[in-house]
Amino acid sequence: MLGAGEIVGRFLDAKLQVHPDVVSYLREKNDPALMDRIISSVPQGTLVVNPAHIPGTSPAKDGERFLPEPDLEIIAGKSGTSPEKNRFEDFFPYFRDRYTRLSEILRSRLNPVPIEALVRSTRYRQEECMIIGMVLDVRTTAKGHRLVDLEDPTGQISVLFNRGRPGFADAERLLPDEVIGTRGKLSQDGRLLFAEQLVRPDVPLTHAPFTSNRPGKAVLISDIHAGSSTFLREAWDRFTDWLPSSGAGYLLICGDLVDGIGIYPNQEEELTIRDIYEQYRMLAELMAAVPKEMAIVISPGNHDVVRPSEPQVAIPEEFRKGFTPNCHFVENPALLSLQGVRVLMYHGRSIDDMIGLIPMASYSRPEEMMVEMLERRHLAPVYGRRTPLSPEPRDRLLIDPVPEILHTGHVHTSGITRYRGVLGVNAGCWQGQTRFQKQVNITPTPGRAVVVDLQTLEPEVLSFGNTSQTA
Ligand code: D5M
Ligand code: FE
Ligand code: ZN
Repeated sequence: MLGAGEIVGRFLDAKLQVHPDVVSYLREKNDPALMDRIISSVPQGTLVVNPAHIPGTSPAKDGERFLPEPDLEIIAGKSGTSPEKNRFEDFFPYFRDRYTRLSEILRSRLNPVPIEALVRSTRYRQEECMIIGMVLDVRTTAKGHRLVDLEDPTGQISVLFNRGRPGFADAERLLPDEVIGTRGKLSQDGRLLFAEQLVRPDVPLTHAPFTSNRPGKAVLISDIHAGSSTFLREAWDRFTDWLPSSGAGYLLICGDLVDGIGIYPNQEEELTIRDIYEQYRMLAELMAAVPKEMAIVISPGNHDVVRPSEPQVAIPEEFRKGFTPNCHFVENPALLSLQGVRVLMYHGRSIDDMIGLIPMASYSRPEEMMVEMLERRHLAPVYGRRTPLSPEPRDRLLIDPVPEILHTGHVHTSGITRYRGVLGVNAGCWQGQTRFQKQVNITPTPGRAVVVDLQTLEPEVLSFGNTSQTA
């Protein structure tokens, strides 16, 4: 049951006060997604949210049928949310929003001094203090310490994480552009902070995931790559033959729907369909084999026809011909509610960047990178490498609210994790090993789907590939 304090806190986070009647209503409904929907729909400039702001509730559903009617709501990432174009100068407000919102989360545990005051004033010299900043640069010194340049809206400072001191292990995983808090002692000249602790925004320890109060299951998959010569037709057919018996009301597809055209050099040699419209037509056929009672949520990835920068817009109308009405096209990322259980879908291009920068990370353990995302409360912390970002005034890649389930794809290997109550799922793919993956030694785990019970949040991995293909 949602607590009054939790409700009031959530509205305060959104800079809103809330009328007691709305609090009672939300407690009674016990539906966190409804709360998020109210917050996102109140008109700009609203100070107090009152009962008039509650959107019309959906008609009561009866859960007695074999396949309960899907109760799907797209909280964020509806088709048409993101503007098509952004300008380079928009990066300033974009990173400002990222800093402001993540530092707000960190402020519950830290009492930071503005960096400018720290550097200018003499009163903090050799004193213990806290700061919150965005990582401008991070490197390892000759002696093996970690040296970080941190920036806040007032200035910047260098922070040293000494090998063997607290916080060093966390500092080894520092990524450019992430927002962190740190506590330490300021040097005599005020130009260097000797860190003793690194604090990430993270999932609150008290996070209690919501569970559905009626039966329901969701099937999570990604990386179909329709049109590729390595698409595994037989595994897919076995999967869709099984679906009607699964009892699942939802199928979520987390990007790389088709293989695309011109995504990598000489790709045409590995395509069976070389027309992008035809690739989506094939996808529509694959979807037609899914029971009509299931709600299908379709989110794009880096092989799809939309712009590569994230948030990626939904698959445009002109490619949606032939899809049945149970197909819902959303952006990447997108936040859904399935019977109140919130699922954050993100294709996962940033996993490439993180694996490249985090020591010991591996393509065979994508679930560890999902934990890295949750700790940073951000889906794609690093800007300027493999993950292109679209600068919008609000950073849509922030993880806020904390979902019940984080669903990713992209790396073609399956991995499941549970971190502070959040279930992380990377299901795998429906494509065999490509020439490229062979070169870089990536062994995919094709033909797997993950079924999540919405009442317990327990996952189950099902394999539809050949045993020889599923390692
Ligand atoms: O990505 C499938 C997998 O292949 C994923 O683990 C990333 C990896 N990949 C894809 N392209 C590259 C490049 N250019 N360098 C290194 N690794 C890569 P997919 O998005 O399906 O192509
Ligand atoms: Fe893929
Ligand atoms: Zn991908």
